[in-house]
Amino acid sequence: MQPQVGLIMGSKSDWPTMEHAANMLEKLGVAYETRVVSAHRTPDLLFEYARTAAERGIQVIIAGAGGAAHLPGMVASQTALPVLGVPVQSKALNGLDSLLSIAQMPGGVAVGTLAIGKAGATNAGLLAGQILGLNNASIREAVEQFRNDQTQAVLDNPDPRAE
Ligand code: RP5
Repeated sequence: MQPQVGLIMGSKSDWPTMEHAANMLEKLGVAYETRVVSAHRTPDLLFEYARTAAERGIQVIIAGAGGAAHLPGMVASQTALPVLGVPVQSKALNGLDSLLSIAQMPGGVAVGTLAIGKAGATNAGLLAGQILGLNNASIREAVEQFRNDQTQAVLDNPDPRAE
């Protein structure tokens, strides 16, 4: 199936976080491709990936990175596709460095920044589904189903002490 989402990350070490975005995309039936693209270690690849993503049929890019996390912003500088940035929890500063690097874009180049770590990766997958759902009924229905199931699971288990 033609990938609709490009799921990229700065290092293999980001995968334990970014797999939560992949899991959500799979749950929503969104076709995606994934690969390591590093702003610092493979800058030429970053430019090529971002510049060719739209013509290859990608509609949303999710980019995760940690530390001096330039990947999402640099990708956004090379494409008009929506870029969702996931700050990976770094060892030294717990991801605050990643969050600020990704969120504090200068006006004029947009990156939609999610929360640090697993929650951010999960929500990046969900938000990508919501964006694609604007023009794709089956993805929109999958998003609605996910949200309804989540609500029902809370309502069905109101006792906070229960296992
Ligand atoms: C960033 O540096 C990556 O996104 C990763 O979060 C961080 C550390 O990378 P490794 O040294 O683990 O490859 O580019």
